[in-house]
Amino acid sequence: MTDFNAMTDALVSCDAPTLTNLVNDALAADTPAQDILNKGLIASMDIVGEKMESGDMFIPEVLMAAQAMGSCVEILKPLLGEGEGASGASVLIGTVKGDLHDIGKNLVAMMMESAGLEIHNLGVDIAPEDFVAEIKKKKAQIVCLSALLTTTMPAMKQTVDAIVESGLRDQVKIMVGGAPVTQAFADEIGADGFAADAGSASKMVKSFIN
Ligand code: B1M
Repeated sequence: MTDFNAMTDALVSCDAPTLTNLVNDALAADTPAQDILNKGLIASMDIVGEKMESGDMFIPEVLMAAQAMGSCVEILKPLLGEGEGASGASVLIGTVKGDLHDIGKNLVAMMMESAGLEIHNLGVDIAPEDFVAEIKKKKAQIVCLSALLTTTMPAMKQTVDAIVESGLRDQVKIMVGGAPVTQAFADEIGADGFAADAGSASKMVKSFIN
């Protein structure tokens, strides 16, 4: 049986080689990739977050843990797809201005990509005007905004406002997500949807285009 606690120990100790081995062992033991992601990696990252908050882990360590998790997500990537169902609609995704968190946003992008969508992953710390420029350039139909900090949630509203001011609002659906974001916040800033995780984000995009 897969020992998810061992994954937590490896992630908290920033031990990427051990974490990678544990993920590969779990796959070899037929543990579903989705379980490894949710019960192993994401649950362990929550513990890292608690330790960060309590001062038991420092930023450089959290960064190393994030890199270790990122490499393991790459291993799981081919196995996590939703498979089918979406046309090649053009979707922009980025973390809003001031925010450098990208693991969750990349998971959302990955899930949508494997569902057949054309994903343009803009990266992190994306200014409202850059979202607007990219919507024009990529002829995007859907824009996904990610924020992990309460202090960067206002940048989501600024991005929605910039899209309205650019005259592009009627052409795109705007979705928001990230740990501190809620449906009420999405409604408040005039977004079209909120998704709590990568799976529901992917389903919501499909509902917008089908
Ligand atoms: Co940051 N950090 N961090 N951090 N960090 C949090 C978010 C925090 C909760 C930790 C804590 O104190 N407990 C806290 C925020 C507190 C708050 O605002 N309320 C925090 C803080 C304070 C900070 C700094 C300010 C610390 C400092 O410098 N003093 C700083 C800010 C830097 C900046 O952004 N300007 C900072 C820095 C960092 C690192 C760079 C070290 C690193 C990020 C590395 C990276 O991303 N490449 C980091 C990390 C790793 C975390 C925690 C530990 C983990 C985040 C993560 O990757 N989770 C985090 C604590 C936590 O979340 N438990 C924390 C795993 C990921 C799969 O989940 O991102 O939630 P998540 O994504 C989910 C959903 O939210 C959703 O789907 C994803 C998959 O299911 N989702 C979307 C996400 N985006 C979506 C977009 C959508 C839809 C769904 O579009 C439609």
